[in-house]
Amino acid sequence: MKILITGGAGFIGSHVVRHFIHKYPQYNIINLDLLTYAGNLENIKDIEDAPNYTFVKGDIQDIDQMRGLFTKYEIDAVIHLAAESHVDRSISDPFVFIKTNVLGTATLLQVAKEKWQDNMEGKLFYHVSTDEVYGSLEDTGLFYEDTAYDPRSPYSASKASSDHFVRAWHHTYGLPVVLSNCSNNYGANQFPEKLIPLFINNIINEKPLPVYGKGINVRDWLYVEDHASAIDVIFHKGRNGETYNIGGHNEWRNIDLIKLLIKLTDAKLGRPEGSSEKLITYVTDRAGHDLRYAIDASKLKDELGWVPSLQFEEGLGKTIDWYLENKDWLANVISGDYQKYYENQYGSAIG
Ligand code: NAD
Ligand code: TDX
Repeated sequence: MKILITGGAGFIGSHVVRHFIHKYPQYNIINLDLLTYAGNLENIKDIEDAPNYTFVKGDIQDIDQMRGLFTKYEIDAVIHLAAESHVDRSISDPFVFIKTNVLGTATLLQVAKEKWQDNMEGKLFYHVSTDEVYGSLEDTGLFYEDTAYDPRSPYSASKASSDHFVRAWHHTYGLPVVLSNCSNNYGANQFPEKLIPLFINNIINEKPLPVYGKGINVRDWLYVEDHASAIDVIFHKGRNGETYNIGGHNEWRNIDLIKLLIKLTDAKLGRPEGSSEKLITYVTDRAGHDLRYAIDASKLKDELGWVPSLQFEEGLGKTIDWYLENKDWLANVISGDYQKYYENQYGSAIG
C-alpha cells in the first residue's frame, strides 16, 4: 500500500509518519508537507533514511502538483493532517485557514476522486479533524459523533467546513472516507505557540505565563502517540463513511493544568516546589474563547477496541523531559518569525 500522509512534518503528523514507518515496513509512506512555520524536518530526522519513506515538499492547494504526485506514487490511501492549526492565528489571519483547511482539503478530495473513480476498491481518504467543530460545552455534557456542528472560531469553522466536504465527496461521488475528531494533543515536537510547550518554554526561561481570562476553560488532553495509535486503528478498522471521536477522558481546567505543569517542571529544574507560580500572568481573554471541550470516545472503544495508554502526569513528565533534552530544537523554532508572532500576540500584555 502507498499512503500519502499530508502535514507529516508538523506536530501530530510527524508522530503518525514515524508510527507507520516503524510498524508497517511493507507500506510506502509519502510525506507531503509545505514546511510552513509549523512544519519542521527536524521532527522526522530519525526516519528520513528509512527505505519505505519519501518526503515531498508541496502545497495541498496546488491541484496540478497533487495530480502529479498521485500518479507518480500510485497513491492508494491518504491520511490528511496538513492544516493551519492554531486558534489565535486564525483570529488574527483567518484567510490562510480558509485557503489551507477548506480549499486544500477540497483539492485533495477532488484529486483522489479523479484518480480512484474507476476502481474505489481498497482506497481510503482518512481526514483528521478536531473536537472544536462541535462548539463549546458548559460545565456538563460531552461531544458525541452525532453532536451538531457549532464551530465558533475561524479555525474550527474551517475544520468543520473541511469535514463537510469530506462527507460530501463520500455521499456524492462514493469516495471511501473515514474521519476522526480528536481532543487537544500534547507531547514532543509541538510548536511552542500552543499552551503546553509555550508554558514549558517560558517556565524554563522564567518568563511570564499568559493565562487567558480567568484560566477556567477546560480542555481534554491526549498524548500525541496515543492519537497516532488511534489513527492507525481507525485507518485499518474504521467503517467506510464513519466518524470516530478520539479523546483522553482527561479534562483539565487551564489553571489547574498550568499549576501541575509548574510543579513538574520546577522539580525537574531543581527549583523549590511552586516557585514558578509567580510567573502566572492573567491577560485579556481569547476572543470567542470556547469554555469547555470534552469527548465521548466510547464508539472507538466499543467498536474498534482503542483506549488511551498513558496517564496524564506520566505523559506530561515525558513531554517536559523532551523539551529539556531538546533545547536546540526549541531554540531553532523560536528564532526569527516566532519572535514577531510572540510580540503581536502577547507583547503589550506581558512584555
Ligand atoms: P501543525 O500546525 O503542527 O502541523 C501542520 C502541518 O501542515 C505543518 O507541517 C505544515 O507545514 C503543514 N501544512 C500547512 N499548510 C500546508 C499546505 N498548504 N500544504 C501542505 N502542508 C501544509 O498541526 P498539528 O497540531 O500537528 O495538527 C495536525 C492536524 O490535526 C490538523 O489537521 C489539526 O486540525 C488536527 N488536530 C490537531 C489537534 C491538536 O491538539 N494539535 C487536535 C485535534 C486535531
Ligand atoms: O497563551 C495561551 N494562554 C492560554 O490561556 C495559550 C496559547 C492558550 N491558552 C488557553 C486557551 C485554551 O483554553 O489554553 C487552552 C489551550 O490552548 P491551545 O493550546 O491554543 O489549544 P486550543 O485552542 O484548545 O486548540 C487545540 O486543540 C484542538 C489545538 O491548537 C487545535 O489544533 C486542536 O484542533
